[in-house]
Amino acid sequence: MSAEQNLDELETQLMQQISTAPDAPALEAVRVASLGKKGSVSALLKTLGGMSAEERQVKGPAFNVLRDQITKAIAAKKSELDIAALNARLVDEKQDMTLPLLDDPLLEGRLHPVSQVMEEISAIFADMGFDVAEGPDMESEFYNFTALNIPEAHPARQMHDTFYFEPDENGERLLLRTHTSPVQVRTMENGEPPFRFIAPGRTYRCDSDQTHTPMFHQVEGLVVDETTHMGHLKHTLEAFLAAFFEVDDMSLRLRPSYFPFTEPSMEIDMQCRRDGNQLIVGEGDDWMEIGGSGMINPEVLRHAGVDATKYQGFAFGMGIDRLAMLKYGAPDLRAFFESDVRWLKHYGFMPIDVPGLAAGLSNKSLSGK
Ligand code: 2NL
Repeated sequence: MSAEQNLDELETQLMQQISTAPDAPALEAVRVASLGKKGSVSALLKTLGGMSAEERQVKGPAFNVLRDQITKAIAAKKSELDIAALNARLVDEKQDMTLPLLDDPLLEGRLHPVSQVMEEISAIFADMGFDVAEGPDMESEFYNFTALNIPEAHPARQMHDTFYFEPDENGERLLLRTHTSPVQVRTMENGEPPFRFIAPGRTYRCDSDQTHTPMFHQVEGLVVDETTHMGHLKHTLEAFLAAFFEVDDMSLRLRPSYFPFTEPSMEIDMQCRRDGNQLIVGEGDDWMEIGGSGMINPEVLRHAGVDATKYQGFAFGMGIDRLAMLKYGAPDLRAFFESDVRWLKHYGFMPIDVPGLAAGLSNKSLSGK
């Protein structure tokens, strides 16, 4: 085989390796193996030093032509690979901004009406200067009953109404709170009057039928100051219920009742009328019970560490589930806790519609409800 043939062969071989290099690293390997310090073309160039002047005159230009050809071919292939890689990325990373966001979990998921109503209640009371207090679902008999002036023999303490845990070695037993009042006792104990806060949350009673579920939601609230009186109570509840039901006027009737933790105690009745199946609140000559209230029994204030000779106040309690049913027209309480996604899709709320008094409480304009 002649020297020329060898040169042609090397050229063919390298050109082929260059043109078939699949990516930048493969091409770089070809470059190192040919033009690199120990590469085949470099080795060829090194042989020029050992040649006669005549031979070098012939081989020199031929070797240089080969080196330039290979260099150019590698550069050309490099830019071809770079463009291909960029195009592949452009295809791969392409985002179709015109696609509808149907599968966005934010749009698929719904806020439960109870959560929505809790947010609404908190927004309204926060606007009136109330704090929102929380406490444990598992309580002691002291905070759930004794501090609230509920005597040992009270029916609410009996096994069939209260979920009790097993007693400990001292005979003390925890329970699932039957109302959110213990949160209020704890909050007063840990602070200094004046107080103005609500306590929304889960409550538990061993009761289950068409209108009762073993777990339900309640909101209680209280105001304690030196001169707080029943006029404040009535106005606070009227302002709250008008804001909650999104009506201009709300008349309440406070009907005498009895709770161990308040004295005097009153049921709260809302003015309403019925229009076929629809309930309209704030007008008409019907009344609907919506909760209970009263002036806090001084005994309860004492249990909560509040000076009952200096401070007095009102408290109230309402069922959140029923508020949600009345406002959003869900007919069956038990469906609230069945976690049926079809029900939730119908009665639930868009999680991005956060209730606020400025944008509209239930965001009728945004979610179409
Ligand atoms: C109802 C009635 C009520 C209270 C709850 C309360 C709390 C403290 C002191 C005094 Cl710490 N009272 N809470 C007062 C009156 C009524 O709830 O029908 N709830 C659904």
